[in-house]
Amino acid sequence: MSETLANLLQETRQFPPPAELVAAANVTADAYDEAADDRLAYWERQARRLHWSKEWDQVLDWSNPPFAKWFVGGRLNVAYNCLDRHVAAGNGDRVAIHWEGEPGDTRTITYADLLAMTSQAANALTELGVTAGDRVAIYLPMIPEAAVAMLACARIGATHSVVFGGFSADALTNRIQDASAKVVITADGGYRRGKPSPLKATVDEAVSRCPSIEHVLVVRRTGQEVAWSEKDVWWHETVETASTEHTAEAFDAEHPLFILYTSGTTAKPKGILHTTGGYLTQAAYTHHAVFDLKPETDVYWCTADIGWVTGHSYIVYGPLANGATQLMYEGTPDTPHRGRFWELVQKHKVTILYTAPTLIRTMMKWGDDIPKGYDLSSLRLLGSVGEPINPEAWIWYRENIGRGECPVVDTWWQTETGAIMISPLPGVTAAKPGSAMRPLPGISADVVDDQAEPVPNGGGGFLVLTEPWPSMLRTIWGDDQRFIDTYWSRFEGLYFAGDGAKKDDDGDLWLLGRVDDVMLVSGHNISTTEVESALVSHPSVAEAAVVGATDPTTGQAIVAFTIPRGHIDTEGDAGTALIAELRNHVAKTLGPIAKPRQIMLVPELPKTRSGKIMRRLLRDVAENRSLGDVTTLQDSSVMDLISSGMRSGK
Ligand code: 6R9
Repeated sequence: MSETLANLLQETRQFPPPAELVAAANVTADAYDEAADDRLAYWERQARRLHWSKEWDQVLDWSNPPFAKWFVGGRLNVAYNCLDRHVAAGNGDRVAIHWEGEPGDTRTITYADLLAMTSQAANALTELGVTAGDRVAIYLPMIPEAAVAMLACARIGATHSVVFGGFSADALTNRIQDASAKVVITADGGYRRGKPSPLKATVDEAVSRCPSIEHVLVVRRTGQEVAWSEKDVWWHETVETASTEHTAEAFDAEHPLFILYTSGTTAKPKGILHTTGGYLTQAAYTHHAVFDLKPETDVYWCTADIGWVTGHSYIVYGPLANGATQLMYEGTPDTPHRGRFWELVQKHKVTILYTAPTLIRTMMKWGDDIPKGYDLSSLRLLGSVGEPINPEAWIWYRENIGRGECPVVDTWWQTETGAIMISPLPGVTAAKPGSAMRPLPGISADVVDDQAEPVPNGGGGFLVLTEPWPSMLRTIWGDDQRFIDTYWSRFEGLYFAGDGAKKDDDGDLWLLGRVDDVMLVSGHNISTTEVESALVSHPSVAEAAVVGATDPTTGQAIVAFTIPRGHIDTEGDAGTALIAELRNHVAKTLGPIAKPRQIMLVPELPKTRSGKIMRRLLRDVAENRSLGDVTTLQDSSVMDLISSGMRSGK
């Protein structure tokens, strides 16, 4: 990594925060100093933003690293913090969720409603024999019941394991078995691109292989036909008939709140375990600090799916703990038309939007005219998460969605970190397009070389976290050794994030993608992110994914899969000329060593449900291999599209 081309960082634009935001910001520059003076005291103050039925005796117990305990001895209930206390404070009538179904049906749910629904679900789960410490799998579409199911589990101390509604029966089976879940909560189906897709049938297949499952609780969403067995119970017959009264009991700060599986690149999915007090503290604090949330006036929208960690921390726990009013949308951005997101922003006067670079690049591809057709003047802050955001996409987002005025916060974090770790503060930071900037107050990160030595400004290496943080994963479910091996063994005493990063001359951080994706070309380490950003900076390119393919002369060679912008002609000679131009453009932007050996013009890229490009599959294509595991692909027809629609040039 240290050999990464020194001239790659050329982005020098910088955008200071707007004056009105600075004047009223939730968090100011002093926070960095306060946290640096006494990190644990800083987190203790953030924990007091929550309601504890018993305060902690010790902020952090790090006597047995890497197994952390935060807020030792403290007791609290997560659902109480997300619901009851807002209702008790007189905010029961505030809208918690403006929900928009894909077919156009809508629901408006206040905090009082959400508390009643959650209490009913808590009573129903208890009735089904679920008790504190049991695991409950949740396999639902983006409907309010997904949030209710999670909160109900939290309320009774059951540990939830949410599995993406798009995952296969195999993926669901593995996750249920790994956690020995007792109940699975699902729906008959969900809407996707205008069609009802079955969920219950997938659950039936999984449950037939999962003896631990005692009951299947089924929400009726689409009304489609479902098979029925004696384990099955309808949500509307059990939950909606249960009492709306339920007294929340406090649990230990280290009580397991949820397991969420990350697939990693190859092996068996890892069940990332998060606990109660530290997780909620950091989810709530970061949502308050990074999004500058004003609960009385803001309308917040995070476009993630609830099955992704972003949905856990920034749809359910962070926003609800802060009493936010939010929009929740069931469907895809192009159903029934490509302006759907902007139509929703206009309708609900969304003020804060949190989405992923993949979506921003898709919108770039669809063209500037689409957002221009809507009134987006309510927006005041934009966020990005999931992948490095290329400078051009960042600028496009700010200009076309944020009127050239809204700050953009590029937030780096992981399922494992539980909450945002590195991000600008919108009222403090003069952000640079493409940089996540600095660790938040109370967070310690660095970039180190092979020998675990911090690199100087201007250098590149491995991103590490140097101090424990409240929402850190506590272990991999059932596999402490794998937890140690995966995250704590590469560098003594440091958390290894698996991402490459650079420090610029000011010490600001630029994330370069997973270290597994770094290419080694003629002895030079080149990051896929930087070549992708160079491609996206060309006006004809909407999206690019770059991989290293085995090459007899250079070891690895750069192969780029590129989606042209909507209006670009790629037929015949025009396509050949574009490919030649793009190769030269990369060489000119980054240096000749980074010139792709091959560029393919493609209509789509393979992505996971959370929008991450599956470079592994593109490597298979680049090296003419048959495709590896495609079960986590968002849309399995994409690989056929790529192979059939490919225009290739060397
Ligand atoms: C929240 C989430 C984690 C990986 C992470 C990194 C990439 C996420 C990023 C980013 C650059 C950002 N990532 N945010 N890379 N800039 N702002 O995405 O969790 O699904 O576990 O993925 O995503 O590579 O290591 P998760």
